[in-house]
Amino acid sequence: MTRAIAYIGLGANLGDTVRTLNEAVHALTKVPQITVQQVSSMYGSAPVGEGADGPNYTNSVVMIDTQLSAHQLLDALQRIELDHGRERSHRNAPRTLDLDVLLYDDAVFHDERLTVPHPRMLERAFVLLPLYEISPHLTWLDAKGQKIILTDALPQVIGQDIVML
Ligand code: A4P
Ligand code: MG
Repeated sequence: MTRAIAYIGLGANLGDTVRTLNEAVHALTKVPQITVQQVSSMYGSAPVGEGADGPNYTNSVVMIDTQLSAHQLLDALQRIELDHGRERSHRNAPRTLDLDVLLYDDAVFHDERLTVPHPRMLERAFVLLPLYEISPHLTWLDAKGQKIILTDALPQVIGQDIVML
């Protein structure tokens, strides 16, 4: 049976964010085709991006081993988001829970539902710092098929205001 290593980005900025992220990790452990391998600390930062507003975010990253395809994994993540009352209004809107597929093995693809690697991950300290915490030697391929070395990407986000919770 094929198994893939995937990295999931978790984010929340409404409600009890720490509790929500803990519950989301627990929900991931309950999916039969997912084994949670690593869970980062939680990090706090102000909302970033166009139209981003509301309270500060709590973010973390989880490494999983899964038998699900990337699209099946997205289905599973969206079910967990909905279980936590996620409503989709405008882009970057405040949310009770956001689960993103950051990386799925060395897959590079883009379709109407899914872009992997996550297109904005390289700009974001709240993604790269937790990734570094759980997989310091991580490398992956970007959309152009070029190798990204996490430790080389980190300096670009190091000035961002973020705290480990
Ligand atoms: N989609 C495409 N690729 C992916 C992927 N790799 N993982 C599609 C997950 N979903 C993916 O997502 C919209 C659609 O993206 C989905 O239906 C899926 O088919 P969404 O979660 O409904 O909307 P969104 O999250 O508002 O948009 P998007 O583009 O995912 O935004 P981001 O990039 O996730 O940014 N600031 C801080 N400090 N912390 C945060 O976590 N998050 C955002 C959202 C903005 N600012 C933030 C944070
Ligand atoms: Mg999202």
